[in-house]
Amino acid sequence: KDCDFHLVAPDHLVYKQPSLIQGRTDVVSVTPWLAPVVWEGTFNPLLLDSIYKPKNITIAATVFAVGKYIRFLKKFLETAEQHFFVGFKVHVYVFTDRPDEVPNVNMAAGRQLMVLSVPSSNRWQEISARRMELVQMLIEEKLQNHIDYIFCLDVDSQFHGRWGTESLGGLVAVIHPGYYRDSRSKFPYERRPSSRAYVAPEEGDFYYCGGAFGGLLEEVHQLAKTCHTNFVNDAKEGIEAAWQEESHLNRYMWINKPSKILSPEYLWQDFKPRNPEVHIIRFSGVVKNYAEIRPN
Ligand code: UD2
Repeated sequence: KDCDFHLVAPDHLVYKQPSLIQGRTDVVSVTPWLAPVVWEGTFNPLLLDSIYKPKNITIAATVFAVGKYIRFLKKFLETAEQHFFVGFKVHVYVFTDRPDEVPNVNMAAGRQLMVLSVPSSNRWQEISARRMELVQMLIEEKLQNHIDYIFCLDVDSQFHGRWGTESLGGLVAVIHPGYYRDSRSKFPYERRPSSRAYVAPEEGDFYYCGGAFGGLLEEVHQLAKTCHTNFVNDAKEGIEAAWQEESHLNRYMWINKPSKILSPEYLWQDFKPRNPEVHIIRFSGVVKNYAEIRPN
């Protein structure tokens, strides 16, 4: 389904006049390749929702809850109901090895939960990395023809504020909250040239999160397929990138520039104090005890 359509606003909608000389000046809201960077105060949610509403779009979200990570699912789902594309059709796909433990969460009309079984794994790196393959297969086998946009999200996180139509775009990346003030040579990209995720010290734009990305179905399919293939081919040569699929995603986004970038408001980390330019935290990773929840 083609959804890279013109944006048409409804007639007679009353909203604040846009300005060319006033607005946020403490942050950069456009990249050098002219992709918007979404920060609170740079968009009008009412206007955006009213543009997308008549298009009758459906948004998919994927989330993995394997092993003990199932404990994070309830809060993730409950807060998604409160903040994630409220008023829009949303299909949440949960991948888990514990389908019986998926919590019952009330969902509004037009919103549904689908549970897909996956095998357990003894290595957390494998669980994290297999996500690209499973997202690729999900798109190929189940989503084509009825889903417009997809977001792939970490389960050990919660929504605290609006995440809606302002985040829609062809290829959407989220800036990692930990590195955006650093120089690119310090980003934790994969630095071994023998890996297909390699990024040289003078390369790279931003450090993006593996825990949230999305966009049009076709764009995310291409990303998942490429990252998965590169991951598998690296593995055949005995290489695992520093941050698994996050490293491959960063390499992909360096070559294929995202058309929209979400500021760190869209994936903060609960243990981090909020920086002054972050006016709202919309989604953030909960503090977790790695030793206790990972399989090894
Ligand atoms: C970072 C990334 C994560 C991934 C990882 C590198 C962010 C916020 N997080 O987080 O997306 O790129 O580095 O591999 O950018 N999972 C399970 N069961 C497990 C282990 C993982 O279901 O036993 C799933 C779950 O959905 C979890 C995700 O994999 O949210 C990522 O794993 P993580 O949260 O342990 O990775 P982390 O915190 O190092």
